[in-house]
Amino acid sequence: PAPRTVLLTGAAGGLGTLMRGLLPDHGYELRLLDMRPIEGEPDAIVADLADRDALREAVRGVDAIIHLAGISLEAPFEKILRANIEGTYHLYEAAREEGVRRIVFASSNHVVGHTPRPAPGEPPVPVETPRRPDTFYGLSKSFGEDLAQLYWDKHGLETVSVRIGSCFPEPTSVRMLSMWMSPADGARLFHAALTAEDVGHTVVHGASANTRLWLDLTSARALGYEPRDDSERYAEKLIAEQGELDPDNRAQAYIGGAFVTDPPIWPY
Ligand code: NAI
Ligand code: 15L
Repeated sequence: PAPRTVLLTGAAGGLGTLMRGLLPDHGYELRLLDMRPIEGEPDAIVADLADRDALREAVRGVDAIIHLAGISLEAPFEKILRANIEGTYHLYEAAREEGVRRIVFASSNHVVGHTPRPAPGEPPVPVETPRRPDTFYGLSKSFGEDLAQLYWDKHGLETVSVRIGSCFPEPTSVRMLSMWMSPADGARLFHAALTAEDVGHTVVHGASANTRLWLDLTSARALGYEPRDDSERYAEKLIAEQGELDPDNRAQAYIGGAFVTDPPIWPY
């Protein structure tokens, strides 16, 4: 049977807030979790990913989990270790103990952020490209993907790891024209990831059907995902404001944008 009750971790965050608005239209009943309380959501579970007892209770009885909670930018290694590496491990253990069948894991393009970006007209980067994290943050998402593979091979717990490009209401940089996933396409992709059969551990890129797309969507489409949006309508304005990407500028030469610089600098 298709999953109905879904635990959304990181529900207070940017993507979590967008998905709280959109996923119920795809038929889901959401249980919310975040370390921060959510205004207007008194039933949301306020818990840290370090709290194993709270996680076990939170995952009990759900059909699936969308795991968004964690640090979403570069940070000191110790913080990334605690929230993203240990936190994701605690969540997988809770899911295994409670018999949850599937997790959709918010991975990131920063797992492969040090991959040179395709020049205009070159094909997009395939999902099988070697991992080249651009940050401790990207490294933690690479760990999450390996954790997901382990829990599938050893425990039969399925995961779709979504290497999200940039999911915001609008793209805000020239790079994001090539990385953007509209919130509506994000909800479509999560829905496909929750309902496709026999996913084992599948890695997909998360992006819209952008004219300038850098991320190959073959494995995402194989789940049934059909993106409908294209960032191109924002191109003229963003390029007028920021200029075309400069291949000689290190912060603009890779998939991960300015995450490859130390420290990462805006705009991404
Ligand atoms: P965000 O930073 O707005 O939200 C993350 C949420 O996780 C926050 O509400 C925070 O309170 C919660 N959180 C952090 N540490 C926690 C802990 N130890 N225990 C419980 N909750 C904790 O980030 P955003 O943009 O909403 O991203 C959501 C997820 O998607 C993140 O895992 C991020 O790495 C991933 N992602 C997002 C992309 C995007 O374009 N928005 C791109 C690629 C990946
Ligand atoms: C990410 O992984 C971040 O969580 C998000 O805030 C954006 O910076 C995005 O990648 C991006 O690469 O644009």
